[in-house]
Amino acid sequence: MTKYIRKNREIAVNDYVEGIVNGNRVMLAQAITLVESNAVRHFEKAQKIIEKVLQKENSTIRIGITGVPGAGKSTFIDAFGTYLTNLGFRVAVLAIDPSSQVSKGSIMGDKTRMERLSKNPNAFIRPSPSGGHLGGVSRKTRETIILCEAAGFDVILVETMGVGQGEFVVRDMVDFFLLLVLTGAGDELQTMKKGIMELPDLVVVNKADGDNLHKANIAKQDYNTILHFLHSYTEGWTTKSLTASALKETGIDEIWNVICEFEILTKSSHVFDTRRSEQQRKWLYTLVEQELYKEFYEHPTIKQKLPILEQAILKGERSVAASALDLLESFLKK
Ligand SMILES: Nc1nc2c(ncn2[C@@H]2O[C@H](COP(=O)(O)OP(=O)(O)OP(=O)(O)O)[C@@H](O)[C@H]2O)c(=O)[nH]1
Ligand SMILES: [Mg+2]
Repeated sequence: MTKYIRKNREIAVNDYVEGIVNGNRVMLAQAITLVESNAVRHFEKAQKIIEKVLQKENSTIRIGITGVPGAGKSTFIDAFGTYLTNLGFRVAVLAIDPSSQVSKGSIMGDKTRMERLSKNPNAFIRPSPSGGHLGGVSRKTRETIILCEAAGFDVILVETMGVGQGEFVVRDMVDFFLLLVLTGAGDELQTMKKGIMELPDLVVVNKADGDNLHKANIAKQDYNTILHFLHSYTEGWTTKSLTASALKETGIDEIWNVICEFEILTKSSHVFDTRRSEQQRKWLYTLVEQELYKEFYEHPTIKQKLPILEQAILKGERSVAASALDLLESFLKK
């Protein structure tokens, strides 16, 4: 019954804002649901909420975490997140699942691997928004970051699987990017996508425990050698490799130290703030382009004319440039 009443009572924008800034988790979760909704009405309301919380000052750090399936991302986030809450931080864990476009993504479906964190009052876990294209999913996650920061979460962890374009999308919304790898750097590099090794600010060889410890140390050295030849993604920063065990919880403090060092360095050189501004700017242009693209190709006249013009071009009856102009003029006349 309560549920029924609540469902039918629209919560006002100001109530959402007040709830979020006062750390009301239910309000935060419901505002994220608005952000994730595909309904126009919800979109408009979500934007009003976001614009109201934007001005709130915050000093947060956004950390992206990626790695192939089985690298230990969930186990690591559980250990790292718990470590951070013990230091007194409030931690939000979000995800971008590039596979959710095709199937119902599995990412963080396994909250079991983040058992401790999911019960931790100073942590907030939100699985990847599902469905839609990667652009839509990434907008939702970016907005969720804003809401979580307004709610007082100081460390934002964004997980993505080492498939699709997830890493590139997450790199563009975080301050620090961590790549989790396994031993056998050579083999792993073979299967890694081109360009991935250029993205991280830190490479962590996970599962450095038991019989695997020696191999992990060798892999760390191999990665350091490889990284030495690559251009670091962040200006003024040298990306290096460390070992850790998410399971045994070793190496976690070293990782956090590196992140703190990174924050101090990039803040004093203004690379930190410049990156955040650049990300905003790039996001604006991306959204405009995506919307224009969609509007154009979904326009009824374009839909009707495009295949006809295409044929005319192939038959040599029309020129490409004249056809493109023709289409644009029809679109702008709408
Ligand atoms: N020995 C050891 N095993 C680990 C460590 N970290 C993770 N594992 C194990 O490796 C397996 C995969 O770990 P997950 O944390 O689920 O890996 P993931 O990267 O989240 O995997 P996906 O969600 O499938 O992408 C599990 O059986 C973990 O218990 C570690 O540091 N040491
Ligand atoms: Mg996982």
